[in-house]
Amino acid sequence: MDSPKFVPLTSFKEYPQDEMIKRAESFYKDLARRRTVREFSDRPVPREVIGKCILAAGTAPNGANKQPWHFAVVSNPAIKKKIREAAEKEEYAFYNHRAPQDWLNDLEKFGTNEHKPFLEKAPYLIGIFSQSYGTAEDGSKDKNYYVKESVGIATGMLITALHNAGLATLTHTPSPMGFMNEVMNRPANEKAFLLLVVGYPDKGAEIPVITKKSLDEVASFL
Ligand code: IYR
Repeated sequence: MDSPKFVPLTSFKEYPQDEMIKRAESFYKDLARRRTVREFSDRPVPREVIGKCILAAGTAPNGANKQPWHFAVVSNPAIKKKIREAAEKEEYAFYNHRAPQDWLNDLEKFGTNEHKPFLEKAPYLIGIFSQSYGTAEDGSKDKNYYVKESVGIATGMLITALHNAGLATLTHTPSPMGFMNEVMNRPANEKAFLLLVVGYPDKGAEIPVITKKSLDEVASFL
């Protein structure tokens, strides 16, 4: 085994306290503007932006730095059509018999249903896959750790990076997502985590009225 290698931390930045407070407030305000969108425009988005945002996601902290994720970026209309068809089939089952009534009641305010036209209209669909294990150089299995946590953090950072770049997203979870491996040509060690729809909101896009919990409701300071 190689001996551990360390270098000085030079990238960390400290801010004076007043600036720290301002930065925290302004980042919160900017993130609070983010809304999940379900009506997308077909306006093209530069691929370079998607690539940079995926690089940002890939800086996420993760188990033993195995980086157990893959981002399958789909812009090809034929593949998008296949994804829409497969997702709508699962969603039809979900809305018509699979989902318990409580769940359907909870979704009412979002106005969702089995029709997912955005899966063909939005310029990019990013299939996010978690890698249950990796492949070592000799072809044997390489263990990954805290895979769901790692991929969840990376996904949050991807959504944040895309928002920061001026794009809208929809975290779409057609359930089950098994079809994504076949359509996006991903190997058996990868499991679909979610499908992120990316683009500009359509003209006149509307969003449901929702509220966020207050700090007191979500945090305790002990
Ligand atoms: N996957 C379905 C249902 C759905 C479930 C939850 I939880 C949501 O927050 C939104 C939708 C769909 O995409 O319609």
